[in-house]
Amino acid sequence: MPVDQAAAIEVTAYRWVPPMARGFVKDMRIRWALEEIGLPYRVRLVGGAGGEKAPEHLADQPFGQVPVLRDGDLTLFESGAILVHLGARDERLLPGDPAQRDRAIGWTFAALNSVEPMTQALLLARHTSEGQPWQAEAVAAMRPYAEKRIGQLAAVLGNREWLEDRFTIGDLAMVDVLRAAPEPDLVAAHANLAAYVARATARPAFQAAMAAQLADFDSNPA
Ligand SMILES: N[C@@H](CCC(=O)N[C@@H](CS)C(=O)NCC(=O)O)C(=O)O
Repeated sequence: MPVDQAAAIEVTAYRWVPPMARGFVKDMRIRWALEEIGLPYRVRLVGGAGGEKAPEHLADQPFGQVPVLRDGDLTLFESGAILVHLGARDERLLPGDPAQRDRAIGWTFAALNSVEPMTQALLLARHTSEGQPWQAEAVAAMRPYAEKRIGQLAAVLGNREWLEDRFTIGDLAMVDVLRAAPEPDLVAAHANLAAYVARATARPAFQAAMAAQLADFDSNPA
């Protein structure tokens, strides 16, 4: 397992999040990519998702979010940028062929910029209206946007194994977005997408990344 506190690469993760968020915090994307290529990393735990952000964390990540990657002299935030950076190091994440590489980067952007905004908006609608009489209305207003994007994705995936000819960071990012979709039936409505998510999350690298994130929460209960 690549977690090694003496490793040169550092991933920033939260010390604590509510149980429902465990396994879904976005350092998962980076842990997963590093597991795919067997690159050891150390973990720097920072304060939880809510509340005050430490100045050192804000200096690395202006929005006070995770993940952040440290790799030599480079400090990099935004999970998509980090995936592209790691992809440039190893063809198992990003093909060397320029056209294939660009297509995979395109899918990474599609995951984070076309699909995730819709699923996040739905999540936000649910959270911000928690306990309010208008919750059902708020969720119902946002759901069609997520439904539409996910349906379009199901159509383009068809019966292919991956978005392109082989697994890339584009699949990694897309699956991480889909598995976090707030209403599971959005994905389950499309058998091919459900199978795609199951296929990707069955990869040993995903399983190892999940175990590592959960282990960090287990060993830092508060
Ligand atoms: N666009 C950022 C989003 C990162 C993000 O949303 N991180 C969440 C954890 S999953 C976070 O730190 N949230 C706390 C906050 O926004 O204050 C990325 O992809 O790296």
